[in-house]
Amino acid sequence: MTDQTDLPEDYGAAGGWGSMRGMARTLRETHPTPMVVRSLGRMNKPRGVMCVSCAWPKPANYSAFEFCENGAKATMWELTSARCTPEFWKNPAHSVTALRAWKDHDLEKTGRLTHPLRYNAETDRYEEVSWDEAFAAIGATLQALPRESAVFYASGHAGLEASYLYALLARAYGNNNLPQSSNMCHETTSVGLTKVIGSPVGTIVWDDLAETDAFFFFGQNPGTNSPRFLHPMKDLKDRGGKIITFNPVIEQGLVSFVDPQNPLAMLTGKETKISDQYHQLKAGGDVAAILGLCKCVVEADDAARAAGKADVIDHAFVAQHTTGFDAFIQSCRDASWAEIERESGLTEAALREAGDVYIAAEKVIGVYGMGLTQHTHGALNIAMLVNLLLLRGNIGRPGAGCCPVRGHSNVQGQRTVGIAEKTKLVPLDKLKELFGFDPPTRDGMNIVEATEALFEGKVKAFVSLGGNLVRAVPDQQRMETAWAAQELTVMVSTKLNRSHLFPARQAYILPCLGRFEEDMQATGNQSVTTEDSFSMISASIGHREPPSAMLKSELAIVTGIAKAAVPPMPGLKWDDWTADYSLVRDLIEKTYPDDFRDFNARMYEAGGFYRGNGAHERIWKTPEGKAVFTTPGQLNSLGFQDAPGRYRLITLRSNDQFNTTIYGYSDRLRGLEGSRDIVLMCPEDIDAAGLTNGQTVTLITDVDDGQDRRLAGLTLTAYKLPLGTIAGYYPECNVLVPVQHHDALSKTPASKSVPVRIEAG
Ligand SMILES: Nc1nc2c(c(=O)[nH]1)N[C@H]1C(S)=C(S)[C@@H](COP(=O)(O)OP(=O)(O)OC[C@H]3O[C@@H](n4cnc5c(=O)[nH]c(N)nc54)[C@H](O)[C@@H]3O)O[C@H]1N2
Ligand SMILES: Nc1nc2c(c(=O)[nH]1)N[C@H]1C(S)=C(S)[C@@H](COP(=O)(O)OP(=O)(O)OC[C@H]3O[C@@H](n4cnc5c(=O)[nH]c(N)nc54)[C@H](O)[C@@H]3O)O[C@H]1N2
Ligand SMILES: [Mo]
Repeated sequence: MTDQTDLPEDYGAAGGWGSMRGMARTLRETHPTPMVVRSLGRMNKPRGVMCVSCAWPKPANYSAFEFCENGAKATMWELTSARCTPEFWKNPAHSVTALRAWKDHDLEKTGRLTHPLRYNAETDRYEEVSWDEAFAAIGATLQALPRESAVFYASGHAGLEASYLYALLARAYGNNNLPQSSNMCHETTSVGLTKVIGSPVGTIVWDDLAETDAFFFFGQNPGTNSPRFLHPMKDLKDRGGKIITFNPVIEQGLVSFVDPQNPLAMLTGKETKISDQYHQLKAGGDVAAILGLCKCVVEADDAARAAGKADVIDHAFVAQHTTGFDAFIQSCRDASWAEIERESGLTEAALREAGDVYIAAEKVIGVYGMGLTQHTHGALNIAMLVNLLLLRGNIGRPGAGCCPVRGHSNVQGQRTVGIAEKTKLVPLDKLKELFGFDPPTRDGMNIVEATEALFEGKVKAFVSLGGNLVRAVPDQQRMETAWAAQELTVMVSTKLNRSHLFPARQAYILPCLGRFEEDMQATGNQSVTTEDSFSMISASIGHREPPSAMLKSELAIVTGIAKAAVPPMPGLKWDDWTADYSLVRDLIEKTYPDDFRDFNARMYEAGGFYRGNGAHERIWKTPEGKAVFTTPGQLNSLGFQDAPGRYRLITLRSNDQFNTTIYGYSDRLRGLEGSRDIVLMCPEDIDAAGLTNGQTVTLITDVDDGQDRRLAGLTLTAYKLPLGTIAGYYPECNVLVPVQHHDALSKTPASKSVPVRIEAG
C-alpha cells in the first residue's frame, strides 16, 4: 500500500537553480542561433520585444532581465537553429501518415518552417508552393464556398494590427466565424465577468500589485504559466502580506520561490515562502469553498454589529454599487457547514482560517485561471469570486480587484480589435463607415460550435492564424477525422504540429515570421502591438534576421489571403496597410477611439498605455448599472453527479510546455520526470480501486452519449491529491473531453472536471 507520507513532499522552490537547469535543457535541445542572450535582454522593455509566451504585464520600471524561465524557453524554442525545409518531406520516412506516430515534441523539434507548403495527396507529403499560387488557390476555393462554411480561427499570438485585418478579412468575406483560443480559456471570464461587473477583463493595474495586502489564488499556476508574477508575489511577502491558495494540486510556484535574478538568493538558496495557507480542495469545489469564505464574512459582520464594532461588510459600497445582496446573504446563512465541507473537500476550520485572513486584509486581489474557468459552471465560479470581493468593496479601489491571468501574449488584445464571433462586441456601423461594405450581422461560431459544425460536415474550410486546433479542442479523435474531411485547411504557423497531419482535400501551411524577427515592408521595419492581462498596450519590434527569406509576416499573409478571397473594394487598401502598419493602427484608433487615443504616439510608453476599464473606476456596464451578487444554484461547478468509480479528471499543463508545444518531459515543479503518459491519483483512491502504483491503466470518459472515448497506456502514479480528483496532461487527455462538456454560459470546454472511469491495462 502506498501512503501519502511516502510521496515526495518537496520538489525544490520555483525559480532558483532548477529554473536555470530548465532553461539550459531547452538551450541544448534547440541550439538557438547565437545572440539569443541579446534577444532575451530586449524582452518586455520599451522598443524591445514583448514576450511570445504569456500575457503577464510588463512593469514600467523594468529590470536588466525582464523575463522568466518559461519566457526564455519560449524564446529559445522560437529562435532554434533547426529548420523544417521542403527537404524534410523528401525523406522516405516522412509521409504525413507516418508523422502521425510522432510525439508533439518531435514534430516541433524539426524546427522553424521555411517555405509555404501545399499537401499532395498522391505522395502524402507537403511540397513547396509559391506564395502567389497558394494565395490564388486559397482565394478561389474560399470564393466558391458558401460564406457560412468557412471559419477564421486565431490563437492569441498575432499582434493587434494583423488581428484587426484578420477580423476585417472574415467580415469582408462574409461571416463572423471568428473563434479564438480564448473560447477554450478565458471566454468564461469574458462572459461571466461581464455579467456581474460589466467588464470582460480583469480590473487591476500594475500599481495595485504593490498596494495589496493579500492575494487569494484560485486555480492559477504562476510558477509555470506566468512566472514573472512570482516577483510581485515575493514583494508582497517581503512586506508582510498574505497569500492564500485554493488548488487541488500542490503547485510548487505557490509554495516557495528563489528569485533567479537575485544573486544572493541564488547563492544562499534563500527561499521565500509563498502561500501562507494552501487549501487542496476537490476539483470543482470552489463554489462551496468561496461560499464558506463568504459565510465567515457574514458571520463576522453580524458579530461586529452586535458588539457595536466597525462593519466587516462594506455596507456603504454594497448599497451604492451592487444588487442581489440580500438574496446572496441569505444563501450564505442557509448553507450548512456540513454541505460546504462535503462539496469543497475542505474543513470548516480551514475555511475559517482563510476567512480570517480575508477579513483582516484591507485590500485583497482575487487571482484566478483555468482552475475556475474550465468547468461546466465556470461562470458561477467567477461570480462567486466576485461575490467574495464585493462583500468588502474589493473592486475598483487601489490594491484591490479581480485578476484573471490570461494565456497567450495577445489573447485579450485580439478580442479588443474585433476577433469576435459575437456581433454585439464589434462596432459594425463603424466598419461600414470606414470601409464601405455591409458587415454580416449574423453571429458567427465559437470553438465549440465550430467543432460541432465540423463533426456535422457543415464546415468546409478552416483558416488558422496560429494554433494547433486539432490538438487543443475536445474530442480530439473525432476532430482528426472531421478536420481532414474539409475542402480546405490553411495554417499560418511557425512550427510543424499535429493539425498539419490531417490535411483537408486542399491543405496549405503558410510559414510566418516570429515576433523577434525583422518585419521589413515597403516603409521599413514594422512594429506590432499587443495587449496584456492588465489592458496595457505595448509595441514590439523584431531585430533578428528571419530564419528564411521566404517567410512573410502574419499581417502580410492575412492581406495576401484577403486580396485573393475578397473582391476589390475602394475602402480595402490591403497593399497600403501591408506597407505601413501605422496606417492599421490609425484604423484601430478610428474604430475604437476611446481605447486607442493617440495610438501611434503612445505605444512605446514604458509598461504600455492603459486602455481603461469601467469596473476599475466603479462604473458597472451591466444592465442594472451595478455590480451583481449572484446566488449560487448549486454548490459545485460540475455538470455531473459523483458516482462509485467515477473520478473528476483535471487536465494539467506541465512546467515544460506551452499549450500544445511540448518543450520536454520534465515537470520539475511537481517532481514528475520523463513521461507525459501518466495519470495522478491519491494512494487511498488507488487502493480503493484495487489498482497498484506504477501499473498501466486506461481512462474512459464516463458520459453516456454513444461515443467511446478512452486513453490507454497511462502509468498510474501515486500523488498527493484530494479523494476523487485525478489528473493527466493536456493536450494528451483531449481525446477524453466531450465537445458538449462545457461551461453553460460561455461554452468554454470544461477541461478541469471531466467525468472518467479507470481500468487496469
Ligand atoms: N509556460 C507556460 N505558460 C503558459 C501556458 C503554458 O502552457 N505554458 N499557457 C498559457 C495559456 S494559453 C493559459 S490560458 C495560461 C493557463 O494558466 P493557468 O490558468 O495557470 O492554467 P492551468 O495550468 O491549466 O491550470 C491552473 C491550475 O488550476 C488548478 N485546478 C484544476 N482544477 C481546479 C479546480 O477545480 N479548482 C481550483 N481552484 N483549481 C483547479 C490546477 O491544479 C492548476 O494548478 O497560461 C499561459 N501561460
Ligand atoms: N484539455 C485541455 N484542453 C485545452 C486546455 C486545457 O487546459 N486542457 N487549454 C486550452 C487553452 S487555455 C488554450 S489557449 C488552447 C490553445 O490552443 P492553440 O492556441 O490552438 O494552441 P497552441 O498550442 O498555443 O498553438 C501552437 C502552435 O502555434 C504556432 N505558433 C507559435 N508561434 C506562432 C506565431 O508567432 N505565429 C503563428 N501564426 N503561429 C505560431 C506553432 O505552429 C505551434 O505549433 O488550448 C485549450 N485546450
Ligand atoms: Mo489559454
